Formats: sequence, structure tokens, C-alpha cells
Amino acid sequence: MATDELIRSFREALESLDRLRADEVFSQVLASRTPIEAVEQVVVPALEQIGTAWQDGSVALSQVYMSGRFCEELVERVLPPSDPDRKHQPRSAIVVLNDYHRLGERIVYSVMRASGFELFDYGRMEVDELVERALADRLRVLLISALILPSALKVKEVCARLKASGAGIKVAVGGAPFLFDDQLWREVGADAMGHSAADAVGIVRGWMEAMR
Ligand code: B12
Repeated sequence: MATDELIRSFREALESLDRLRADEVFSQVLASRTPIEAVEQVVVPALEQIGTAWQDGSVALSQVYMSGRFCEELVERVLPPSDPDRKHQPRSAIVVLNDYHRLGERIVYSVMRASGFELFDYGRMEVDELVERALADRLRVLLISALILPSALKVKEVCARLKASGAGIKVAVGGAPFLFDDQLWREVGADAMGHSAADAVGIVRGWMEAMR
């Protein structure tokens, strides 16, 4: 089945809250893709379409919520285990700033770990707690996931305070508001923006080279 058709079937199963059908379609997706490809090529676009449908009023928030929950379970089940040959540099962490969308952060975290990076998982934090913790942990790299615009705008304060501390922490951001507006990451003072979990790995690898 073509990717577009798989996305459509998966999305339909999610919207009708048909967990078995969603599982079935996802197994079909996995038959010809790695777990990460399956997530990036089918799960993420299906959820994005559901988000857009919610915005134009054709699906209810409960459908969005249940779709998110189903996908969290699926993703948790298939993401690869950590690579034992971990790269310990630079000290890194990932966080969801201020909002309750955690799926993207979990995917980026798993993919980073599966690619050999060790990083703190801060979960969900507010600005003050995040800045304090990042400095206390002597981070060199901070990955921030923000899915609603108010959270994305708060990245500005985080970046300003980290820069003012002189700790030299690099900040990469990702999530819907940064996908909707491709200049937003610069406006909030981040050092990089990624469209996907694979981008996160590429960004940190690039910085590692530069920090050597
Ligand atoms: C599922 C979902 C929910 C679920 C979340 C469940 C959960 N446990 O996560 C629930 C129902 C709870 C929810 C609630 C709300 N939501 Co919502 N939600 C979504 C939806 C449909 C999908 C998000 C998702 O999980 N995507 C799948 C993941 C894997 O993708 P991702 O997060 O984008 O991550 C990928 C990349 O962006 C990237 N990435 C992510 N982070 C990072 C970080 C770095 C450093 C890098 C490099 C890459 C990277 O890699 C990931 C893997 O590919 C989006 C639609 C969309 N277009 O995103 C709306 C969306 C994010 N929600 C939105 C809104 C408005 C809300 C609510 C305010 C609705 C309401 N009125 O109550 C609440 C807010 C709750 C809160 N305070 O946080 C809006 C935000 C709009 C905006 N500009 O602010 C969106 C965009 C929908 C829309 N089109 O309007 N939501």
C-alpha cells in the first residue's frame, strides 16, 4: 500500500477510535519500514492531519486525545532499545516546555538514545525550573519540544536567561509552532530547529564536532 493510503487508513482507524484496526494498519506499515520510519512517515502525518481536522471543526478534541494516547502506546512498543555504545558528550537534556504534548519529546528522546546519546529526560517543566536545572546539570545541549504557541514563545525567556548566564548551552527546538512558522526558532533565540527526531540527532552530532 502507498504511504498516503496507509496514512489515510491509519488516520481513519484513529478517528473512529478503532484500536484493533489501528494496530493492524500499523503492523502493515512496519512490514516495509523500520520503526522510526513508520513513526515519522505514518504516525506523525496522521496525527498532524487529525490536528488540522480538529482546528477546522471536523473532529472532536476527544478524538484528538484518544488518537494521541493510542499512538503513544504503539510508539512505546516499537521504538528500539538503547544502543549500549553510548556517547557521553556533550551533556544533554530534553524537555517539554510548559505544555502537555509529550509524544514528540518521547520520540526524540528514544531516537537520541537509540542513536547512542545519553541524555536527561526532564519531562515537563516551567521556565524557572528548567533554567535552574539546566545550569545545575552543567548542560551543553538542551532540546526543547513545544507544541502550543504560548510554550514556544516562552523559549525566548529560557534562551535569554541561559545566554545571560554565560554557560554556553546550545538550544534546539521542535514541535508544531516551529513547523507552522519557519522563522520562529530564530525569533525566540534558539540555535537550531528540527523537523523530526532524526534532525535532533543530526543537530547534536554537528554540535559535538564543533565542541571537540
Ligand atoms: C495529540 C494532540 C493533543 C493531545 C496530546 C496528547 C499527548 N499526550 O501528547 C491533547 C488532546 C492532550 C492535546 C491538547 C491540546 N492541544 Co493539541 N494536538 C495534538 C496533535 C493532533 C498531535 C501532536 C502529536 O502528538 N504529534 C505527533 C508527534 C510525534 O509530533 P510532534 O510533537 O510534532 O513531534 C515531532 C516533530 O515536531 C519533532 N520534534 C518535536 N519536538 C522536538 C524537539 C526537538 C529539539 C527537535 C529537533 C524535534 C522535535 O520530532 C517529533 C517526531 O517526528 C497536534 C497537531 C499537530 N499538528 O502537531 C495538536 C496541537 C499541537 N494541539 C493544539 C492545541 C491548541 C491544543 C489545546 C490547547 C487544545 C485545547 N483547546 O484544549 C490543548 C493544549 C494542552 C496543553 N496545554 O498542552 C494546537 C497548537 C496550535 C498552536 N499553534 O498553539 C495543535 C497544533 C492542533 C492545531 N492544528 O491547532 N493535543
